[in-house]
Amino acid sequence: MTLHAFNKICVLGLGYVGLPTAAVFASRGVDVLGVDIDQRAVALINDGKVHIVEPDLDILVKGAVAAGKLRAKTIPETADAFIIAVPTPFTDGKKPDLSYVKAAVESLAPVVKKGDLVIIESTCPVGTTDQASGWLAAARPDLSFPDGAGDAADIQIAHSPERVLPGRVLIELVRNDRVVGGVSPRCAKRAAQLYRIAIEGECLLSSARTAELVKLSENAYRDVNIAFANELSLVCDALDIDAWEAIRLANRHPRVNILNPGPGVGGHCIAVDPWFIVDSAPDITPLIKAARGVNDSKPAHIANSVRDAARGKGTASIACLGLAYKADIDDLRESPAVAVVVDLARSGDLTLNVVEPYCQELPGPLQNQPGVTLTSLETALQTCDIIVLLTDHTPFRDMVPDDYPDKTILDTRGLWK
Ligand code: SAJ
Repeated sequence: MTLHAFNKICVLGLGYVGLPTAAVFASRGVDVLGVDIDQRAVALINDGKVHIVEPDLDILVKGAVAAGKLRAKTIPETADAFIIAVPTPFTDGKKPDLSYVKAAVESLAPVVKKGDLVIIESTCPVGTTDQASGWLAAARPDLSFPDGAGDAADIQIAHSPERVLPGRVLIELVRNDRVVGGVSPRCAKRAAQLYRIAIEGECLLSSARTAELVKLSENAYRDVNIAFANELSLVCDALDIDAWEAIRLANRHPRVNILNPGPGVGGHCIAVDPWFIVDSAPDITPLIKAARGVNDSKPAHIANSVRDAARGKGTASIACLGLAYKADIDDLRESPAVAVVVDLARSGDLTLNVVEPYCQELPGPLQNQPGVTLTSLETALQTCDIIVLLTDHTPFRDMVPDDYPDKTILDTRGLWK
């Protein structure tokens, strides 16, 4: 079969991964339709604007929309290739919730045609991409799919997990190597052809199942390493040793590279993905599970330290600096900073002046909590007795702690060390 070129692609999910991906392909001259169920995001994008904070994304989207290469809609259209970048959250029982991926895959049933390529970029438990091939096959019995027909299938389906670091998305999207796993070998080759239009990194071909596990392993690896740093910081606290100094010195060993302890691990990836491995193999993953436990316990430990400091001062006015899960982004998902403030707010007896440059209002769990206010850095610093640094945003970096000799400072990120 002769395969058509990729003149038009459709990107489903216009979030932190999908929108940059759509904009990068559009900037390479491909006609891109972005699809999202969020009508507000769709309207903003069609207006050349963005609904998320990511360096340079606004300029890229504005240019792509003005050039007529990027449009957005709430439902997909026919295209030569489809990239799915919707969320894969977990349930309360820490099980993967594939409902968004399934809905996105099934929304393609009315529009896919012979020769099309479908790529899932969403992080998925092992086996999801093969399953997706089955979902589409059930909806389109007139076409053949690679889970049954292998390389001879009418439709090619692959998994190529996104690997981009929030804050550096546009750089990493283009430069990082990509793992491209096909439901059949031909699917992987075809997906790599698409990515080569936009990316400079190498495309590393494999099976869909391996690609799925590779992605989960990357994030579980980082989680386990951060957990080591966090556990060490608890030991240092107990032994009255400066954790950052100890880690800095240990890292002078040629084969040691301990990561940074902090208030915990947030974001929609590292705090979630390890559970997908645990869910697939619960009896043989004690290390991955324990690492999650260590990182999840850190916000409560920080909140207890703040309470101890408040008791020691006989006072209760606290500046909480940062809510985002890491520096210089607006993402509050699974944020340990939010968890610390929620924990502190629970007793109702503390005045919590929260500073988050990327928020116009307090997030849901902190709204209408007695004593909790979103305020400016200046106001928070003037009125507080205790400063708790939770997110190392750039504006906080310029602060000089020595300027506040009468205040207790809890620097959970080691920013001012
Ligand atoms: N953190 C620490 N100490 C460290 C490093 C990070 O406490 O030394 C914390 C951060 O403050 C944050 C959390 O861990 O709360 C995660 O931040 P991160 O910068 O490590 O990673 P993410 O979640 O922003 O992005 C990760 C990246 N994965 C890896 O580095 C293996 C990224 O490449 C993935 O594309 C992304 O997950 C994803 O979408 O899966």
